[in-house]
Amino acid sequence: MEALLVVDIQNDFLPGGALAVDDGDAVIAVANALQPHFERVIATQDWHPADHGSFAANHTGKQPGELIELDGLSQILWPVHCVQGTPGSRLAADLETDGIEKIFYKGTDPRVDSYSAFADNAHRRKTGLGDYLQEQGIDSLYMLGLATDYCVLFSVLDACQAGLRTHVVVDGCRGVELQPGDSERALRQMQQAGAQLVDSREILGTATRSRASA
Ligand code: VGL
Ligand code: ZN
Repeated sequence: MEALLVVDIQNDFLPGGALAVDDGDAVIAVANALQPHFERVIATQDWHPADHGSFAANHTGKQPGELIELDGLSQILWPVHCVQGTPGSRLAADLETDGIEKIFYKGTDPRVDSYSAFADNAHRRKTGLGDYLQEQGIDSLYMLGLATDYCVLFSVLDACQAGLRTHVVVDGCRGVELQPGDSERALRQMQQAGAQLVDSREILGTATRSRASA
């Protein structure tokens, strides 16, 4: 079975948000258009406690963008974002959510960040997504959302690692781009790991044709 995984389309990653991704709101229409074409739609939310170790504000004298070591792992410091239950942590208001079957929350452990939808950055604790996909017989995953160069990238790499047929809907993703070119490099890395890069129009077009011929 095929599923669509909608990654972190949350207010704090949209223009005006705490960790705004340029043009981030452009992914909402793509996510909404694709949902009816999938048997299963699931989503993730970045879901941090206020004392999360990835927040620069929780480290005296540190600024967003600086690198620290957090519990043995290299960690980029971010502005305070997606704090559990705050308006910034909510899914975008314009995102269709009625069809979302299940939401997986990540980044809940204050001592380790979690870019991947499958597990934390140390791969110590799983989110439950991998087991869910297996239980449901989902072997093909289409991913889109925010941000290309962090949560989409690491989720896609883990999906490839798990042996799933993994697709990235490129026009449904936007990147943080701390360094110009990060999103392009991330896409190349995903492709090298075995992910297929697709455009939403291919999915919409194919689905229309198969329905017409049915
Ligand atoms: C993300 C940075 C920090 C993301 C989450 O969703 O890509 N990026 N937390
Ligand atoms: Zn985060």
